[in-house]
Amino acid sequence: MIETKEKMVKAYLAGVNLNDPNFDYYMAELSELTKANHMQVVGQANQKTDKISAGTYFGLGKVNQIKASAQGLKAKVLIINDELTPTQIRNLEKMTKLRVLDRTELILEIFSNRAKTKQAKLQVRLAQLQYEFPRLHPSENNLDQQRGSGGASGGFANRGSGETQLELNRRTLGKQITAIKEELKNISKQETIKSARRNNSRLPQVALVGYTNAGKSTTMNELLKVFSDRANQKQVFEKDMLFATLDTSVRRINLDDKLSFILSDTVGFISKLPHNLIESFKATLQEIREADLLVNIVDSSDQNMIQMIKTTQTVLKELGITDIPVITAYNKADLTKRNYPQIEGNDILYSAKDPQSIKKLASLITNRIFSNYEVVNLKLPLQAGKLAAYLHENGQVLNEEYKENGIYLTVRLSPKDLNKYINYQIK
Ligand SMILES: Nc1nc2c(ncn2[C@@H]2O[C@H](COP(=O)(O)OP(=O)(O)OP(=O)(O)O)[C@@H](O)[C@H]2O)c(=O)[nH]1
Ligand SMILES: [Mg+2]
Repeated sequence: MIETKEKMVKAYLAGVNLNDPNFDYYMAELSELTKANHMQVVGQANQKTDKISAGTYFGLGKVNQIKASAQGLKAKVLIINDELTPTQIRNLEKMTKLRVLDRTELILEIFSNRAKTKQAKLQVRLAQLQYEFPRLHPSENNLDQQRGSGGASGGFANRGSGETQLELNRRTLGKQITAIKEELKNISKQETIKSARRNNSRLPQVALVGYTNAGKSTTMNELLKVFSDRANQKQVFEKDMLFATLDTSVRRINLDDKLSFILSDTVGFISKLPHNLIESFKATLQEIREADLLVNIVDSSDQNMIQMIKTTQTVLKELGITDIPVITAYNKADLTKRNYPQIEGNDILYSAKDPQSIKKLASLITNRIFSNYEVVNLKLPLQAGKLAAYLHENGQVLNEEYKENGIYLTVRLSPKDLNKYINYQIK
């Protein structure tokens, strides 16, 4: 889609800086988010203070200053760096005559525009409705009309007898929330079954995580190109934009030396991801929770790289993920002046677009996940076909010989499986 700047909605950005050393970074992110929402940033302002005004977020003088500046630049929307209270939004809209969008709403709008699958659409919708629920106001007939937002579009027009508009709106929204939760539960059940099947197969699970646009999906696709020959190893969607991926894709990677692992690619992170959104995307983020290893993909060519790494760490903590080992993979090295690929401890500097890099990354992952695996020799009874079949399904059989007195196998086993097969081990 070609968008001329003239046609794009003009947006003015503003935020209160409570002496936060990361403030400039958050404003830069806000600018990227605004562009991702197909709006043009025409100006920005900030107010350094120790306290946010409960009624108007900024002090009154600042509001007037922003109004004048934004009007001069023909801005139609005022985008605020934080999540605002309903009162703050209403007051700012009244005073500035601009549509006010807070950071949460902005992120929700982007997600809403990007969502393609049923699950992603429902998850975003749920987060939007939960954002709107406490923001319903008695004086408003219809939140959407009043705010002109791209958010929920529930038809609240029919006023019930004896029921205030607010009660009716709350009830309608509440019902929608319950219905979506129910639908998501059913989808999630199917996902759990799929995931249980994978767990059963005992292949190690590796999840790509990281800041949005760092190159997670590209890394997944390039790993598939090098290490997959099966027709069903479909490529995933990759694009130079924030939140290109909103779903989780899971693929099997088959390495040369008969080792395999399960790889997942999922939604990217950004600072201050709305809490409702994280809640709603629980099912999508399940693969990360179940992983044996996380690969934190970082855009090493971005000047805000350090903050981006911290952001990913913060979101992982919010998801309750603190004990899964992590490899940090510094991607896009081709855009820097550094030599690549290069491994240093648990880190790698690489470029997803370079096959040599991809092989190095795969070997780093392999070393980590198979480090506690052992290669052992087993002798199974001839009639124990099931036990042999299990080992084959897991793709860890390095050698197999059928002899008169049994099946002789050389296999690589996880500690769990080694325990299971210990009685068949021959030294
Ligand atoms: N130059 C260069 N560009 C890369 C590299 N890896 C990825 N990209 C580009 O970076 C952009 C984002 O890549 P994606 O793979 O979609 O990023 P992602 O992390 O999946 O992003 P989200 O799904 O939005 O969170 C795309 O335009 C890629 O072509 C690389 O090694 N070098
Ligand atoms: Mg992606």
